[in-house]
Amino acid sequence: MAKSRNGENPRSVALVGPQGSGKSTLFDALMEAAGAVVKRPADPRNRPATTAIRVGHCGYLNEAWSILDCPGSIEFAHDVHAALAMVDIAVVVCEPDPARAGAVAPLLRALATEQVPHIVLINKIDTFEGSVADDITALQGYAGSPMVLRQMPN
Ligand SMILES: Nc1nc2c(ncn2[C@@H]2O[C@H](COP(=O)(O)OP(=O)(O)O)[C@@H](O)[C@H]2O)c(=O)[nH]1
Ligand SMILES: [Mg+2]
Repeated sequence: MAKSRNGENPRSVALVGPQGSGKSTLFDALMEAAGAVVKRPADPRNRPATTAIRVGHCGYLNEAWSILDCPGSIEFAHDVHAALAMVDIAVVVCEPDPARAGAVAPLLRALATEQVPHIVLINKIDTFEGSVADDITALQGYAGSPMVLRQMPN
């Protein structure tokens, strides 16, 4: 494996979660923020579903990172679980809707069982009209450990 600038292997993060939750859009935004030239789809609202893991490499805070944009469809669950076995951390991207928290339940269970460090990103916050606390309560029902809320301004 390639060495990062500080002589260690790159850190790696997998973006996982249900199809349509915004993983690929987030991947593109992260790569752009890191200075990569990203080919965005002509109509970002009609982005084709991801069918294979996309890998991007970038630097952040003087460390090398590999970012894996994973498919959300259950058909590709095997590939996603293989990716989770090798990453340093997973970001579970989910819809901002307590009623849909159950969609990430299998992932949260697997991450707890496999002891993969993870954070949950409540995405599409611009569309959210409910209470983040209610969303956290719903997600907590499926999480393997206590959740702590962090709100990041953008
Ligand atoms: N309103 C809103 N829509 C978003 C956001 N992020 C992604 N989307 C839309 O959600 C849809 C699915 O996004 P995509 O990145 O393909 O999801 P993926 O299947 O998880 O990779 C697309 O129509 C995106 O334009 C967001 O932060 N806010
Ligand atoms: Mg995708």
